[in-house]
Amino acid sequence: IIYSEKHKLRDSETELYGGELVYPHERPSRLDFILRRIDEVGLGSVSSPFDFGMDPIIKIHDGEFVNFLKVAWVEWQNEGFKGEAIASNWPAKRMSTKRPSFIEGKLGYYSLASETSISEGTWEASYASAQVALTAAERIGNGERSCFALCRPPGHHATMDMYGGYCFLNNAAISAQYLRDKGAGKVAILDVDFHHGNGTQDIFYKRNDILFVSLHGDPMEAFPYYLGHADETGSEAGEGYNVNLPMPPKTTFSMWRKSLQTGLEKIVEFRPDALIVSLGVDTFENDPISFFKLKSHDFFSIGSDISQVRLPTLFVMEGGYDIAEIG
Ligand code: SP5
Ligand code: ZN
Repeated sequence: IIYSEKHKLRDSETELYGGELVYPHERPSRLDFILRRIDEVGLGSVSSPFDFGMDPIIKIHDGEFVNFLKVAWVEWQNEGFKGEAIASNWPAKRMSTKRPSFIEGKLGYYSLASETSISEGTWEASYASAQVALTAAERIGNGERSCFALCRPPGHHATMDMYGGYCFLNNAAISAQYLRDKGAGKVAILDVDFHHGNGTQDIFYKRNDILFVSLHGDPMEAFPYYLGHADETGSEAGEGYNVNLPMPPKTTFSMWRKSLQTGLEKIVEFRPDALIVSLGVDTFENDPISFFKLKSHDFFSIGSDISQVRLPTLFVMEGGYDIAEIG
């Protein structure tokens, strides 16, 4: 288990939710509850991350986007705005793709949703979160059978050049590329978060060395709304290497487990050297922002099913917002 205290630096005050500014669902206490449970059950030892620097981040993310993340909060504050940095306008249909120079324009240019505010420490925590994932990936590359990257903020909605959905840097994608560069020929990513991993899909959409499989709420009815349909199967060399398994509201574990089986079969067929699980637990029945009906004990079955593929497995923490039950 890899964990950094620096996740606490991401503690924004606002999330635009149902027309109100609420204290964010994606909050520091999420990891406190997970750590407490790890300790209670003796899951394993908890280590601090190494610093792999910017290079593995820049292999996935646009350099200008990363520079924006570094300076966005300061630029926003320098304008004298009173609240946190929230995007309120976008390059929408048929508009220019030129990047504005003013911070308000840049927020829309580099974001895919407005619920995610940028606040003091957001960059520092995002950087540390990526380092947690990289440290866990390094363990897998060195022969460990499984490792849990206790990442926060999460990553799977972040694209090469957009933040949103509580995500800034795509931790799973960064670690997949790192494993490739360390010698893994093929890597599979299984995304079990309630939400479609639009960022991870987009990053690897044209590639056949990284298989992306996602189980999620049907984007017709759930965030991120504009990606995650079953007919998105990859393009160019990546055709056939993207698998989306959207499911409707009230999906129970018996239904969800069939999709997991389908996804795992695709992964076995792909014959990867390693598996990365984007581990969101917002599929839980009492999750406040999601609509699946998985029960607490079902998550043992998920682990058991995943273990059947017998691959070195890196678990990367993503979503899950029933804080009291997240452990
Ligand atoms: C990593 C992750 O899980 N990100 C999720 C981001 C979700 N952001 C938008 C949430 C909108 C929720 N609308 C819920 C209506 C519900 N009852
Ligand atoms: Zn989610």
